[in-house]
Amino acid sequence: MKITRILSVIAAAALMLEPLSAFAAEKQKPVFPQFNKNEVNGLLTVKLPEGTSADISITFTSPEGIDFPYYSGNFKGGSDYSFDIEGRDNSETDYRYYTLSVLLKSSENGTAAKAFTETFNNGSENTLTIKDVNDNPDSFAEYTYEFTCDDKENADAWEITKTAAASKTVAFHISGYMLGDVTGDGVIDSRDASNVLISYAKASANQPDGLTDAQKKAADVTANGKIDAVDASMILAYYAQTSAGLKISLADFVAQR
Ligand SMILES: [Ca+2]
Ligand SMILES: [Ca+2]
Repeated sequence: MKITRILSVIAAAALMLEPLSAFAAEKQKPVFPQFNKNEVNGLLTVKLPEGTSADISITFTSPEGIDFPYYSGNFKGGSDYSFDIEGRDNSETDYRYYTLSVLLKSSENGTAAKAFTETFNNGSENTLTIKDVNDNPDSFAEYTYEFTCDDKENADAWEITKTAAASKTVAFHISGYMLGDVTGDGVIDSRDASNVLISYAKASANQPDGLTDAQKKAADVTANGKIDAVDASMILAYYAQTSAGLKISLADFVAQR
């Protein structure tokens, strides 16, 4: 009698636990029209922090072509999202190198300066490898990317803070400004340089420089606590070089000078 009662309590507790599955990651629908669920042999989960949203895309490169859209969408923070991934054994004639791209947006501080991207299933270590399910029936693989967000001032938009066997933690630093972008329009160009010069001229004439705190941080590209002609010329030089095709962050550019 007693044991039956205990069993029924356990059964009731198990039933009560069931709704927890509602908190499981929300499974996403692929945008790739030839997606074949019978070939799914892996699951990628993305965890997004509260107070953010993210543009997430997964593309793949195969013998048929480069960067096929596989998944794509904008996702609200505070939830987990999962993506079914088809497996390949990556022979010369049949492979898929998937690339995950996550661009995090903080509701307070705007969009990260750069998306996190990582290619997986291409034989590299520390990423997800998904084998062909027909040749490897018991090889289902799962991998989780957990994103965090803070307003730390950092030269890089994100950094990997933790790597485990089947997961990675990536910290996005969104400080509310982009170094060099004084006008706040998302691009670094000659207008930013002239804004720096104007505020420098004002400050030199003992007038208020007219910059917000975020603009001041964006303007001081040399990070010496002063906003002057050196910052302006650095921005102009950077603008000239990147217009000519140079691919580098402004912080790295300044560090190399
Ligand atoms: Ca600008
Ligand atoms: Ca400076």
